[in-house]
Amino acid sequence: MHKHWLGNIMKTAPGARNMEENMKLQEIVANRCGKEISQCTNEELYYALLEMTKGMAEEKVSNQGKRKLYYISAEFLIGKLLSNNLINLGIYEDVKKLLADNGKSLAEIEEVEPEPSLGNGGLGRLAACFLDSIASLGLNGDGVGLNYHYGLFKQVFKNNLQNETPNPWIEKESWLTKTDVTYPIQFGGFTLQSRLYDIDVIGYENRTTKLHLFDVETVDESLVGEGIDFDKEDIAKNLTLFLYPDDSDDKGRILRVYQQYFMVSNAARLIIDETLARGGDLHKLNEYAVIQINDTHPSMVIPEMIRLLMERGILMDEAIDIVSKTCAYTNHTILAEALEKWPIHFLEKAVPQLLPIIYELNSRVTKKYDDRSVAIIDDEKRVHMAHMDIHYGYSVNGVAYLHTEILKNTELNNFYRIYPEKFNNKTNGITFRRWLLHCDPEMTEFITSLIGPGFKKNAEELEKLGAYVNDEEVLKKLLAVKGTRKTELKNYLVKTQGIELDDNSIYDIQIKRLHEYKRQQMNALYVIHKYFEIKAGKKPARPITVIFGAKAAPAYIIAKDIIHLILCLQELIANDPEVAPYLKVVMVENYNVTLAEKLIPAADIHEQISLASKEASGTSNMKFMLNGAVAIGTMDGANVEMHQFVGDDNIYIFGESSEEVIKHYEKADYVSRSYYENDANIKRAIDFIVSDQMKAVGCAENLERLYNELLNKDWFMTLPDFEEYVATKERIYADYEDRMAWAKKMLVNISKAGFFSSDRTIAQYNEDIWHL
Ligand code: CBF
Repeated sequence: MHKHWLGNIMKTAPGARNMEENMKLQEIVANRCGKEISQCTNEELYYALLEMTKGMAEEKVSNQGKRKLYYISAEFLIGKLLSNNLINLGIYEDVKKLLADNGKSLAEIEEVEPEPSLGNGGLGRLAACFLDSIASLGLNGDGVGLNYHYGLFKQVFKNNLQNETPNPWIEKESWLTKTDVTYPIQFGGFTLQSRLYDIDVIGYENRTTKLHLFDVETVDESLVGEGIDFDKEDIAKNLTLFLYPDDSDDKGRILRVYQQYFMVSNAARLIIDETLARGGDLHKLNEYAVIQINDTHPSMVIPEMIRLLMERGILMDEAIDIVSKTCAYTNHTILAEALEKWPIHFLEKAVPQLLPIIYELNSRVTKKYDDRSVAIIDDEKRVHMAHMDIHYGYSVNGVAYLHTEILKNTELNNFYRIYPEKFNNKTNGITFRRWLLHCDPEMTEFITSLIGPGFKKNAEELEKLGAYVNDEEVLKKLLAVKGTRKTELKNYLVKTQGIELDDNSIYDIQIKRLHEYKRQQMNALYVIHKYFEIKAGKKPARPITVIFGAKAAPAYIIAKDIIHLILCLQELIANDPEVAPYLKVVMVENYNVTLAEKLIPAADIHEQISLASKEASGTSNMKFMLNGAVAIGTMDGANVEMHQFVGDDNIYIFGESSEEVIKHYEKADYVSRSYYENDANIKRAIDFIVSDQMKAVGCAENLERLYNELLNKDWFMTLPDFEEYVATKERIYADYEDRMAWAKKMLVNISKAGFFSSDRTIAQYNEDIWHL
């Protein structure tokens, strides 16, 4: 029935912009609920808007060009879709007004929407930004991934510890559309029938693309017991339950192999079917398709596509050649732990049909290159997925200038010497639709009033803001908008998490996955340092609120201990009347895209303090910059490019350089204990972790483990940068007090953010790699 209404919408006003069109919402509401908008609950209105928006997306066209991109990724951290879709359809303001006229708030309606739990961190959010840009640039490309029912996990704090619970998000009516595409996917000893679900990705005033999510109909959510425990061996029932199932044992690791193969076998079949449906010739697959392998999770698409082409009568040599011209690989990290190496016996069990092909690919490499470091299968019988990607793909890209240089000159140097022409850099980007237009409409409107709306499509136009760098009225307004966002965050956190903020304090925010290389522990040590300083009478000019948001992988013990440390500090400081008025620590629970959308526009300062060389790019740095926050950071990832754009005065850089850090690792000359013994501030902060006060609010075992880790190991070198970090923090807080000078820094950051639009990144991928 509702198809009829949607049909009407498009017939009456194909321009998708005018009021008449979204007045149809009233008709949908009447049809669904039998009442007026003003009488509906937020829930009823959400589902009516979902229906309307989905219908409008279906009516839009996608690019039907000859060559199509398939962006395969284990994660797509898409966030809530309603508002973004309304913005991209060009009807956000009209819908908002219509609702307001009927006494309804779009913001409140949005809260009904569950956040899809399809990603973990930067890599997944990047994939989501990329889909937005692919659609917005009108390119021919889709995303392909898995439809995880419980996603990553929902973080719950109890006794100052992280607990994990399932994060169900799929509802009866959702953005997912069930399709009739299904494939028999064969594993060692059994076959599972897949089912494809699609989510329409609506471009900004342009075309749509699709996010294809494969699922298995036998999946059984009741398999999950206490926390996130489940039978890891019942593949038919558990395959698409969780993203990144716990890999601390072999069963969990093999489950990841099953998931990855399921994802890529489905993707490869879809690619073949769509190519043939477009009249394409599989011998020339590379003219019809390009496969972007997002990190190593989809790497098995290479042997799988070769296998499927051979099943269709193409000989091995030719199949390898075709696939090598079709696949391109993006590397997102230099951390060895994240570069997947699967033991052969895992593959033998899960996907035995791939082994003859992987052996053949490896044997061609070892015959050609007398260098074990570039082999696909190593001496311990492990398959190096990245090595397969590099040998049998035509492009290898890093995600920021420094990262790509490190890949070429250090981490992947042996490959770079073989294939210099394959290596290229594509500095990451973010979609300005979500990370400015949606998350701060007031700022968007203010910027538009100054420089016009052109920046929404051409982000480089933000540069025009530079003309206002000495305009006091503009600077004051910038501060005022920021102030409003800070108050909104305060209201939101008190309502949703019971957290009280002081909106006159400095909001200093670090939000990202919890990992030792990102050094949340250094920020926590600073908090301890500041606590002692305040106790000693050195009160800050203005209260400081240090805000964290982070999930730790369930099996990553030290990361969970760091969360414990932060939560203990939060409690201890809040209960100390001498310190609480000046310093507050807050760790938001279950940090996700929805929270990021509230935290980022409210930030004064953002922490990008990874150990130099270890953060491939970072993307929260770009989001904060666009929202007028000022960074304190190391020369790592995309911070390097940000620094180049804004100059020394508008970013606070500290710490050892990546060259210095790489040398320490080469020489293995770092001894954390010597910093502890020779620096009274460091000693005081580290000792406090295991003090009686901390043990009174925390768990001695966890605190002692973290203490010992920092003292005896500190693999990501927190201590050498600590004193400079403290000094830089003091400088940034002092500079904050000159409000006009600070507003200037905010303005410069916004005006220089244009480069970091994912529209630019995608245009470069297309120009250099995809050629769509
Ligand atoms: O490239 C996107 C992001 O990917 C990571 O999150 C990853 O999972 N490897 C990196 O850690 C980030 O630096 C990077 O921005």
